[in-house]
Amino acid sequence: MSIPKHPAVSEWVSEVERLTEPSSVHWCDGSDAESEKLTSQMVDAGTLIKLNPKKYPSSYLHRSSPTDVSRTEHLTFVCCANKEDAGPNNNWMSPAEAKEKVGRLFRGAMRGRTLYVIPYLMGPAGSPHSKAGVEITDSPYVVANMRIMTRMGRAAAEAIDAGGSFCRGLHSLGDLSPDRRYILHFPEEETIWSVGSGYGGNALLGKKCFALRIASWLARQEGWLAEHMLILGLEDPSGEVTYMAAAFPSACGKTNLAMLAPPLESRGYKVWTVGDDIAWMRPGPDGRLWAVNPESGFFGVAPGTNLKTNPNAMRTVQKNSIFTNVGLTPDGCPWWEGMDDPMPAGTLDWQGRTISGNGDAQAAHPNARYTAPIRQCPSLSPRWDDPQGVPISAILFGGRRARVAPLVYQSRSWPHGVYVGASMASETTAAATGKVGVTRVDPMAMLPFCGYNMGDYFAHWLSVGARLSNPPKIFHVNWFRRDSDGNFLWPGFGKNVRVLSWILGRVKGKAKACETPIGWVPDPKDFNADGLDLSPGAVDALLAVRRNEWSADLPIQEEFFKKFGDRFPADLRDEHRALASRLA
Ligand code: GTP
Ligand code: SPV
Ligand code: MN
Repeated sequence: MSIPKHPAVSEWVSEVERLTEPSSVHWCDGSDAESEKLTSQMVDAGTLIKLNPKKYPSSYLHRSSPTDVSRTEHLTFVCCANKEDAGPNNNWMSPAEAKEKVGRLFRGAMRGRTLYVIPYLMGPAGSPHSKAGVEITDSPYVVANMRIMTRMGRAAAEAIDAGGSFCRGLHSLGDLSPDRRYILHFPEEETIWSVGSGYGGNALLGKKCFALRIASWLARQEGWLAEHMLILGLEDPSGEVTYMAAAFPSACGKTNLAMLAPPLESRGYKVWTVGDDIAWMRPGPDGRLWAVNPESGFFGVAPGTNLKTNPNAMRTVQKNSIFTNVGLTPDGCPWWEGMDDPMPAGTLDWQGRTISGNGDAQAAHPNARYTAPIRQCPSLSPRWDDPQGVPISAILFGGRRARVAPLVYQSRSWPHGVYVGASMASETTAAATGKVGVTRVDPMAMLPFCGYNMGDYFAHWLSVGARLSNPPKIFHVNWFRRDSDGNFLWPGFGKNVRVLSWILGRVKGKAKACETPIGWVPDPKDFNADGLDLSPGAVDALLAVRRNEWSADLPIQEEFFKKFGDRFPADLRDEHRALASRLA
C-alpha cells in the first residue's frame, strides 16, 4: 500500500482540514500517474511551463513570486518551551505564542485549494538511520519537488505504519507575502509550520526544516549528527573508495564537490556521489562514523553550472527536472548565467520579461535552482541507497573566504577539528535573503540550520567524537582565496581533486605536511600543481598561513563564542586559547 493507514496520520489530516478549510483533499501515493496528472494541472494553471521535450524531456520551468526566491532566516523560528534551548543562533517564539499568532494565518488558508498529504521517508528504506515525515501542503509545486527530493509512496507508508511516528509538517502558500511569512519549528512535538513561502528550504519541509533543524534536535537526544554536508566516495588509482563528508555554507560548493569530475591529468581518481546537501551520521559498532544521505534528489544552484564546472550536474538535469527562476530561451530551454553557450536572443528572464539589451540584465535569479532525481546522476555511488550508510574517513569544513584561510589544512585532533568547524567563517550568498558577501561566523555551515543552542551542539560534537575509536580526520578547505587584484587564486571545480587526493594521503598516513599554528598544511614544495597553469607564487599564496590575518580573526570568534555563555564547551575555549598562543 502506498498510503499510510496509521490513525495518527488521518487524525492529524482531519484536524488540519478543520483549520485550513480546503475544498478537497488529495493523499499522494507517489505514482507516475499521479505525477502526470498534477503536472498537467500545473501547466494549465501556469504554475509550470513545459520545456522543449526534445532537449529537456519531462522537464518544467517554475517562476516563483519575485519576493519569494530564497530562504528567509529572519522569519525562521525555533519554538521550544525554553528560550535558552533554542540559543542565540535561533529566533525564538514560545510554542503558545507561535500557535496563536501563526494559527491565525492558517485559519481558512486553503479555501478554494486542494490540500495534499505527502507521506515521505528521509533515508534508505529499511535503514536504522531513516525517519518518516508527512507534509501537508496546498502547493502542487511542493508535491512535485518533494517527489524528487524524498522517497514518497510505499517506502514512506510502510515506515509510518510500522512505527506510528513521523514529523508533522504543515505548509501553506498563504498569500506569499513576506509580511505574513513564518517558518516555525516545534522540536518537542516534531512539528513544522510554514506559511507564506513556496521557496525550496522554506517549503520543502523534508529538507532544511526536518532533515536539519528538527533532526539535529533529535540527533542530540539520540546520539548522532544531522549535518549540512555532502557525502562523496573518492576512488584512488588502486580502486579503493574512501568516503568523505563536507560542510560548506549555502551556495559555497557542496553540489560541485559531490559531483566532481576529475580532469584527465588526475587519471585514476574518481568521485562517487552519495549526497550533495545533508548527511545523517551515526557512530557504528566498529567505532567509525557512518553516514546516509536522507534525500533522493538535488535542489542545486543553477547559475555557474556548465559542462566544464560540473558536467555531472548538467547531465543529471537533462530530463525529469524542475527549474525554478531560470531564464527561458525562445526554443523552450532553460538558461542561466555561466551556462556553456551565450544567451540566445529573445531569452526571457526569470520573471518572464524580455531582457533589455543594456548588458547588465540577469536572465536567471542568482539563487535559481534545479530539482533533479539523484538516480540520474552519472557519478552516483552504488552505495547511495545503502541502508547501512558509508563509513566516513574525513570531514571537510569549508567557507568562502577571500583571505585568511589557506586552500587546505588538517586539524590536530578531533577536539581541535571541532574548534576549526566552530570557528569557520564564510561570505554570505544569494541562497538566503539579505546582503551578499558579508563575512560571518557560520559554524559547521549550520548557523541557519542548527535547531538548538549551538553551545550544546558543539558539546555534542565533542561527545560524538569521544565515542569513536576510529574518528574521521578533520580538514578545512577554501576554494575562494583571492589575489590582491581580486582574482581567485585557485581554479577550483574539477581541480579540487588535487586537494582531495592530499586529504586521502593524510587519511592513509602517506602525504607529507608542514606544521603551522593552525594545523597541518601541504608543503608547497610537494603540492602537485603541474598543469594547473597557476600564476607565479600562487601555490605559496594559496597555502600561506599569515599570523597577522589569523590573529585579527580571533576577536571576531571570541565575540561569537561569548554569546553562548556557559553553554560554550570549556574544551573549545581551551582550543581557542591554544591557537592564540601558537599564533603569538
Ligand atoms: P546549497 O545547495 O545552497 O547548500 O549550496 P552548495 O554548497 O551545494 O553550492 P554549489 O555547489 O551549488 O555552489 C554554488 C556556487 O559556488 C556556484 O556559483 C559555483 O559556481 C560556485 N563554486 C562551486 N565550487 C567552486 C570552486 O571550486 N571554485 C569556485 N571559484 N567557485 C565554486
Ligand atoms: C541552502 O540554502 O543551503 C539550500 C537550498 O540547499 S534550500 O533548500 O533553500 O535550503
Ligand atoms: Mn544547502
